Formats: sequence, C-alpha cells, structure tokens
Amino acid sequence: MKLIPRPVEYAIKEGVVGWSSSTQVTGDFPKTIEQAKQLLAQKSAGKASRLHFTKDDERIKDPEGYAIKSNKDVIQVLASTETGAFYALMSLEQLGESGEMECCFVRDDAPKYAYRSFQLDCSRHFWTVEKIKSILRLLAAVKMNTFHWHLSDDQGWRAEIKKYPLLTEKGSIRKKTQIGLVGYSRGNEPYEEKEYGRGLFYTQEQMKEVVAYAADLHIQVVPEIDMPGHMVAAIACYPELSCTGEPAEVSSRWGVMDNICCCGKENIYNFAKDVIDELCEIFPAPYFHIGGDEVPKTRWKTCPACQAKIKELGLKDENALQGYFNNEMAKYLRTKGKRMIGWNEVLDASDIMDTDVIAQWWVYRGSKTRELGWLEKGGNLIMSMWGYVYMDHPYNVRPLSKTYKMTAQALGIKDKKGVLGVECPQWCEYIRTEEKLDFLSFARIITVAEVGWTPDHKMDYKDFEGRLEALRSFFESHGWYIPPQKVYRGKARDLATLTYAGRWNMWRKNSYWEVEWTKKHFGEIIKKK
Ligand code: TNX
Repeated sequence: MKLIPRPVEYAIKEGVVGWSSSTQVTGDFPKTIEQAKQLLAQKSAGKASRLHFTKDDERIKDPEGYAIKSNKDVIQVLASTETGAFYALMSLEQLGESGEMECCFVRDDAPKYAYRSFQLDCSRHFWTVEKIKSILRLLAAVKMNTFHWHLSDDQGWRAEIKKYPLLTEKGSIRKKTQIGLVGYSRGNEPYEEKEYGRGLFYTQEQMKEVVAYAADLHIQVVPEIDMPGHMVAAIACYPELSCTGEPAEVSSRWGVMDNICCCGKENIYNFAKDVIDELCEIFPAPYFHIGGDEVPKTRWKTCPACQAKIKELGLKDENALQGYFNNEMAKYLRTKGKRMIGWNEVLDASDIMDTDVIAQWWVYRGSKTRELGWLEKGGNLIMSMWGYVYMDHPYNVRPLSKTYKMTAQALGIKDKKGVLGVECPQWCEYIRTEEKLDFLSFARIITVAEVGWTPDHKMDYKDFEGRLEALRSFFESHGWYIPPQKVYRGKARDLATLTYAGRWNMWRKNSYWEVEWTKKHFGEIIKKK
C-alpha cells in the first residue's frame, strides 16, 4: 500500500482506474473539485475515467473523514465537508502517482487526533514565505492541519506590529550569531561575526498571504508570541518591558535568558494585548500560542514590582505570578473567541490555571504526574515530547522509529480523551540553510503525520518504512527529499547508556557530519532536478 498516513482500513481490488488529465471531475464540493482539476491538469492524458465526490453526512461523521471506492471507470469519494473531500484527494494523489491507480477501497478513514501540527522557528533563522508555502503543501499531502508559527524569540522578532514599529526595525537584527556549542559552558562558543536579520520579518500582508494559502490546504495557522520569557528581542526595543528597564541587545547567543518581562508592572500586559489585537486580525484560527516556556524567575525574586504584585494578589510564589499572567492572557484571548496554548511550563502553576488553557507537553518537569493530573482535571494537552519528536537533533540521536513511538500510551496517558493531538517542532538555532531544514524536517513531518492520524492499533513502524520508501519518488517529485534509509534509521544506540556530556558530544559530532553529508549528497540530488 502506498499511502501515508496509513488509513484506518484499506483494500486493493482487482484492476486499474485512470488518474490523468483525461479524468473528469464531478459532484459536490466545488472547492475540492477545482483543486482536483488543477492537480490532474498537470498530468499527461491517459485512460478515460471519472472522479466523483458525494456529500454524505450520514455515513461520514468525522468532518475530516472520507471514504474512497473505485472500479476501472469511476473513483467514488464520500465526505461530509470540503476538508474530508480534500483529504480524499490527498490520498488519491499518493495512490495515483503514475497516471493510473489500482482500484481500491478506503473505508471511512478519519484522524485519531483533531490537532496535527508542525512548528517552525522563524526567529533564530528566517524562512521565506515561499519556503513556508512549500512546507505547508507537504503538511497537506500528509493530512496535517496546523502550522504553528514561532514568530518571536530572544534572537529576533519577525512579525510586523504597527503599534510597535521598533520590533521589526530593530528587534529583528542581532549583531552576530552563535554557530557552535563547543565552549558554551565556559562562555567561549564560536560566532559568526556578522549582522543577521535586517529586514528579515513578515509584513502583515505576508502573514495574511500565508494564512490564505494555508486555508486553501485546510491548514490553520497558530501564531506564537513567546512570553514572558524568550522576549529579549522585544525588551531590546522597549526596555520598560523588563524588571530593571536597563538597555538590552537582541541576543546573539542561544539558550535560556534571565532577562524576562516584568509581570509586576502593567507594561507587558498592555503590550501583549496590543500585539494580540493586531495578530488576531490576521490569524482567524481559534487558538493563540503565548509560549510560556523557560521562564527563569531569578529577576522576579528581587524585583520590587513583581514582589508587590505577588503580595497584592495573594499569590503563592513567582510561578503563581506567571500563572496569573497566563490567566490574564487566556481571559483576554477568550474575549476574541480564542483558546490559549502554552508550552507545558504553563502548568508550573497548574493549581490556579484555567482549565481551558491547552498545555503543549514538550518536557518532563520533574515527573509526569502534573501533566497526567491536568488531563484528569479535564484539561487538554498536545503531545510534543522533545525526546520523541524534536527535529533539530540528528537522526543518529533520534531515528524516525523513535518518533513513531510517541503514542499516548508511551507517555503514560490512560484516557486520551483530553489529548488534542500531536506536534513536531523545528527549532532553528543551528539550521542556517534550506538544505539542512529540508533534510531534518521532511521525513520527520511525514512520520508525525502518521502518529497523529493512524489509530494506535494500526501503527506498525516496519510497514510505515515500506510505505515511505514506496512513496519516496512521489515526495521527491514535489521537492520533499527524504534522507536514505540508512540515515533516517540512525545507529541502533541506547541513549540511556550515554552520559549527558556524551549525548551532547554525539549530537555535536553528528550535526557536523550531517551538514557535510547534506551538502554532498542531498545537494547533488537537488541540483540534478
Ligand atoms: C527548548 S522547546 C526550547 C527552544 C529551543 C529548543 C532547542 C521549547 C519550548 N523551548 O527555545 O529552541 O529547546 O531544541
């Protein structure tokens, strides 16, 4: 079977049916019919056939679900929404690569999770609108429905905000860029001594363009403004956002910064609401990501304004102050019909956190009890564990097979009712070229797509690999290159036997090795095309 993600149920039938520019497209769902026509027009003429879409709410209950049934003359699609019809088209595109396809039966296919997402860090390194669009097209091909856009961080602010023009005039630029990890703990890591980021940001028009392009592919775009930590780029423009108010520079170094926003003063609350106001005009998705990760409380502990706020509100401690900030943001977003998402540090104050806040679980904070307890309380989670899905690490550290194992069960979740879905985040500190971005992202996106769609009992890694290889030429025909099997399989290594330093060392070595490898082999394949 040549299909990723693996459908709930699939059978090959006897005979073949045409899939070419000679295929006639008819039925319900005008938008998908138009897309089908465009897709088929790119193929050469072939055996006559018909692709027919029928709206059937009785049979297809899931709004993203669909069914396909074909014989040698007609491909029949059932769906209840344009999205379901579009996903049928995406399945057919994979099945019908060569101008015809085997007759088949896909019985009532539907996703395991409603939220299937990819995150791209556009702060540390900037990616063009064209690049983002080509990744969105891959997300659609594998039925992912969310693009989480990481638009701000310590090292660069990338979203135009009209009320705060400095954010992109100044906050997008850093003086130099850290290019290696060696010596980091001693503070003598290597840098490229070159300004980065002037003019590298998205205008509001460009963000709207991405949203519209994504919407055509049934993908929602969830913007993230990371707060109150990871905000040095904004603080460099508006120092009054910090506890001390002293001048700061956009960071050139990676990591977790002590200089965070002051949640004792009103400045950050007002700033955040203004930014949310402008972005909500651009992003219609019912979610907004406020980041909330890696917020060291060092400065809050000695900040008179933060301490006074803690007292005034009767809060337990600094974590509770972040909890208060999060709740304020969640409340404001609710007035705009949006639910707030935050990295799972938002649960550091889980006792006071509003339960409609969604926690994106990327790291164990002590134990799992807190996150599991959040689910029991009726809260929602998105599964995004770094040890399974992070894409900035080499395949030798994290083979695709490891990513494939990120099931609710593996994380100790008994009742997955509160699990909204899955996301694979791509962090781009050390990703400076599109080649490396492609090399590290495409194969893992495809893997996570199946993790988010296919029922756990139908998941089988060996079978997945077989389909990935069978679809290699399909993906490559779109420019989505997949590393060779021996690379994405990684080396069979037990990471648990390595020391922490040993792991980092391997990460470093393999990163260098992969960059070289990418240039040599991947670069050549791309050039040939
Ligand atoms: C942790 S994951 C971060 C990011 C880094 C990433 C590097 C998360 C919420 N925060 O700021 O880029 O590790 O892997």
